[in-house]
Amino acid sequence: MSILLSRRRFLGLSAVGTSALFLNGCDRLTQNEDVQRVLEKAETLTETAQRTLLPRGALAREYTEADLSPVFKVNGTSAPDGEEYARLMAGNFADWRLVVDGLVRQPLSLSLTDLKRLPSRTQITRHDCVEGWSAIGKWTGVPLGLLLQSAGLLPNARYIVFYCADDLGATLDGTGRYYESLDLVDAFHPQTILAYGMNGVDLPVGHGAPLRLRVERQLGYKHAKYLMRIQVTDSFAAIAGGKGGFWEDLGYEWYAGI
Ligand SMILES: Nc1nc2c(c(=O)[nH]1)N[C@H]1C(S)=C(S)[C@@H](COP(=O)(O)O)O[C@H]1N2
Ligand SMILES: [Mo]
Repeated sequence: MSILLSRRRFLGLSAVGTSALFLNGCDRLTQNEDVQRVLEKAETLTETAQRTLLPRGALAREYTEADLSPVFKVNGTSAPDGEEYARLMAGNFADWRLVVDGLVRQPLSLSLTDLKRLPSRTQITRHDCVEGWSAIGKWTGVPLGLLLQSAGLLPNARYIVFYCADDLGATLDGTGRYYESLDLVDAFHPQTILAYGMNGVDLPVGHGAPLRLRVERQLGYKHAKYLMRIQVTDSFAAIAGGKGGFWEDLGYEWYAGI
């Protein structure tokens, strides 16, 4: 809690400066040739080897069913506005597709049924929001790394950008669309999943139906809900406000590690 509170104060005081600093640090990390080589070979490494080579590959703590929070707060958007989302929801998301495109060999367009047929991971983790609350939930979904491997990353791929269905109103670029981004270290982390299930049922609308990101080593705002499209890119400088996410464009740090 004290870490969260001090992080929050930290963010409030000098957010823009620190996000630039973190981004530069991360840029250096992913440009490093050794790190690149490790990332390219990630599929052949065991989890243990990955953890030894990349401290950021360490697993977030996992909990038991007994630890599940009786109430898990819905935060930010609780249901996207707009006819498109309303139509998809009315059809139980049968017409929804997740598009995976950008710097990939094989762009994908996947239905919920397609995603549910792929190997899944279930994890009970603690969600920490920058506003100072936490909750433990159980998440089931497809490891993001698996999807990226089947799409096939091109050599210049460096970031994964997540586009959401919801619009939070005016932002710096005027679009208001929620979006987020990760580097490849977090994208291939074993606990980074695209979750379609929560606490044993289909992901509720409040929590991001039909699909949301779980990136367990980072704060809540990185966990993009209402996913529509995943784009592989070499830079997010030209996207929206250029800082890699809805809250990042408003001054939050891009790397929100916990
Ligand atoms: N698309 C979208 N994703 C989002 C948000 C949002 O408003 N829209 N809010 C973020 C924040 S700040 C948090 S804490 C979590 C909240 O997830 P929950 O509603 O499942 O608690 O979602 C994150 N992802
Ligand atoms: Mo949050």
